[in-house]
Amino acid sequence: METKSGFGRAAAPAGASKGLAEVTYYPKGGVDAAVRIVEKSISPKLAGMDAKKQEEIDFLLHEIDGTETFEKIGGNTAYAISLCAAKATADSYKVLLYEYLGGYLAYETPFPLGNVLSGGRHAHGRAPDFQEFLVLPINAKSFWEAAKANVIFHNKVGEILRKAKKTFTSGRSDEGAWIADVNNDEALEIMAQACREVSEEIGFECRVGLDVAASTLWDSRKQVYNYSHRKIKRTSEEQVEYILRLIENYDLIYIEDPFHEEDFSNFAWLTETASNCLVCGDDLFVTNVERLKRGIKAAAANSVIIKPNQIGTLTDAWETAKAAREALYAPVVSHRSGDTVNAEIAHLAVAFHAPIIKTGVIEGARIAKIDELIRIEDTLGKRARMAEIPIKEESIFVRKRRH
Ligand code: 2PG
Ligand code: MG
Repeated sequence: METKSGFGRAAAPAGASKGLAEVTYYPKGGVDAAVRIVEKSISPKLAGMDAKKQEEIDFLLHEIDGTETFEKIGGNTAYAISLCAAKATADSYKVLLYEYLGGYLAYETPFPLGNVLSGGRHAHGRAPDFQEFLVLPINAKSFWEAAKANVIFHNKVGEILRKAKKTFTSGRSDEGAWIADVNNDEALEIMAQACREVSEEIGFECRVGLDVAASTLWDSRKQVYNYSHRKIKRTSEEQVEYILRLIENYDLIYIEDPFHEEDFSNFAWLTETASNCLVCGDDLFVTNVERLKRGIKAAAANSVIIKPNQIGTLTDAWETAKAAREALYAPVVSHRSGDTVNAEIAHLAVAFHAPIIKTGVIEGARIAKIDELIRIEDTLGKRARMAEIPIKEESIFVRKRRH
C-alpha cells in the first residue's frame, strides 16, 4: 500500500490447529481468488482514503465482505490489508510501527514464552499429545536476557533428550521446537529438569507452560479426550483432575486451552482453583471480543491469546486486547505455527501492552520476532522496561475440592 509519503507491505500467517470460531482464512478459490478480490473490489475503494484512519479502513473491509467471519474476502486478506495501512502510516510519519500504534506510552517489552518441545498437531509420528511445552523466563531483567535464557533452555532440553532417548534425531517442528518420542509426563519431567539446571546456571527463574490445544484431543461425539500416545481416553472430569495434577506437580505458570473450546465452565473452575497459574484461552476466545466478554462474565481464564489473523483486522484485535486489559486478563500476543518471516507481532505486543509474547525460541520466522524485540528494546534505551507478569511469583497452590 502506498501513501503520499509512505509504503506498507504485509503478509498473513497460517495455523495448523485452528479454533472453530476463527474467521475463514481465504475466500473460495484460495490465495489467487483473494488477490483478484483485492485488485477488483478492495483496492478501488481504498484509493484516496486516509491510511491513518485505521478504524474506517477496517470497517470498510467488514462492509465489503458483509459476513461475520470474512467468508467472502478471507480473514487473511483483511488482516494483510489492515496491517498494510498501519505500516504505510508509520512509514509516512517515519516512526516504527510500535511507536505509531502505541505512542510515547509504549515502552514495555513482553516476556517471551518460548516453544521448546512440540506435540499434538504440530508434530508427526510419535510425540507427546500436548501441542506445546513452553518456557517463560519470569525474572529476566531485560528482553535480551530473557531471549538468551530461552535459547539456553532450548539447548538444555535438546541435550537432555539426546542422553535420555536413543531414538531422538534432533528433529524439530515448524516452530523450531524439538520433536521426540516421549509422552506428556516424560516431556514435563524433562522441562522441569531443564528449569532447575538452567535457572541455576543463569541466576534467575524459568518456569514451565503448556499449550494443551485440548480441542484437538476432544471427541465431541464420545465426549472424551483422546490421548493417542498411550491410548488413553479421559472424560471431562478426568481431564480436570489430570490438568490440576500437572499444574501442581510441575508448578506450571501458564496453561493454554486445557479444555475444549466450548467448555467455559471448566475453564472458570480451573481459573479459580489454580490461582497462581495463567489460564489462557486461544481456541476458546479466537481473539474475538464477544467470546472474550462471555469468558469474562463466566470468569473463565485470566489470559487471552491475541492472534490478529484469527479475527481479521487490527482494530478487532486491539478491541479484544483492550477488553482483556480492562478485565485484568493478560493479553498474550502470539505467532501462528505457519508464521511469516515478518516481525509485526513484536510491535503489536509492545503497542498493546502485552506482558507476554508467545513465539518460538529458534527457527527463522520466530527469530525474526525475537530479534525485532531486541532492537525495540535497544531503540527504547533507558526507557525500556520489562512488562509485568500478572501472577504471584511464589507458588501457592490453592486446591479446592470439586463439589
Ligand atoms: C497455538 C498456535 C501457535 P496454530 O495453538 O497457539 O503455536 O498454533 O498457529 O497452529 O494455531
Ligand atoms: Mg494455542
